[in-house]
Amino acid sequence: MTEPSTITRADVCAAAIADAFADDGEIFASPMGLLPMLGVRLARLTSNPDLVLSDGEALFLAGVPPLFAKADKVEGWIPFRKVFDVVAYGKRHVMMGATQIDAHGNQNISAIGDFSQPTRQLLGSRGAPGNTVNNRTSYWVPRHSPRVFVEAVDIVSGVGPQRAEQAGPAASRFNDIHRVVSNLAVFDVTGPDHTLRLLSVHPGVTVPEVREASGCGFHVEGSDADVPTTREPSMEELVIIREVLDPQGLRFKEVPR
Ligand code: F8G
Repeated sequence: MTEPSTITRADVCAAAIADAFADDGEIFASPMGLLPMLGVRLARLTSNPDLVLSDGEALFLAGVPPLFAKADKVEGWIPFRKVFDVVAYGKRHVMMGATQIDAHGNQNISAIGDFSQPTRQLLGSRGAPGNTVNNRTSYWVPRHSPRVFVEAVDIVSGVGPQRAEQAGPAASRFNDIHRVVSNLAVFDVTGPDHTLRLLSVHPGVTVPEVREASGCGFHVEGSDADVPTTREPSMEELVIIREVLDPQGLRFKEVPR
């Protein structure tokens, strides 16, 4: 039995991620990571039935299987070389992770420290530069902390709007940093000079707590009291999350109860 009184932070994050894809229409959704995958599938089953999903490897999905279940219905073939065609064409919304993200919406998944001698080598920039100059891009941060939200990223993998503008029209024309969803709050980059703006704080979280957990500033429209609370998922969404998409509770590995 699904009880609304037991809505968890992971459920709220899944709905906030779904909302980031709600207005996309028929577009290829590329969620990187567990909560993004859950949120995107939730959007497809609720707010945006036209969303195009893949299994993350080479198949377009016709149905919406539970997380990590084998695709039962397939409607197309999307190997990596074709992903690059879609990236260049533009009808794609990717939600990536962020080892660091800064006040101007630049993201780093490449390495920590000085570029010539990093203290930690991570993934490399992967598809991030191409994604951010061609596609709508959002970010998911499962552990909001001052070492993730930084004043300036060590290495720019995903390009924020100000930097894209400085690089000229080829970089800025389609740059579209849409949402940053963390385990505490939701942001966009429509603050002054394209900086982070706090859109909502999750239920039970205060604006000062988000400030405390951030190593960079962010814009608040009006006063702290004016910042809305992220919506709670509806009963229909809770049933879909808990009984259809993630009955094993894998989401709690990323956002503990
Ligand atoms: C830190 C920090 C921090 C971590 N500050 N230190 C330390 C300081 C930590 C650990 C150590 C390791 C289109 C497309 C593509 C494709 C297509 C083209 C993409 C073909 C696909 C393939 C390709 C990119 C998609 C993502 C990334 C999702 C995550 C990860 C992670 C880190 C990156 C955030 N702030 N943080 N440390 N990819 N993954 O103390 O120290 O560093 O830390 O779009 O690819 O090429 O193109 O995970 O690191 O979106 O988000 O989770 O590596 O596990 O273990 O946390 O312990 O060693 O001392 P991680 P972690 P120590 S698009």
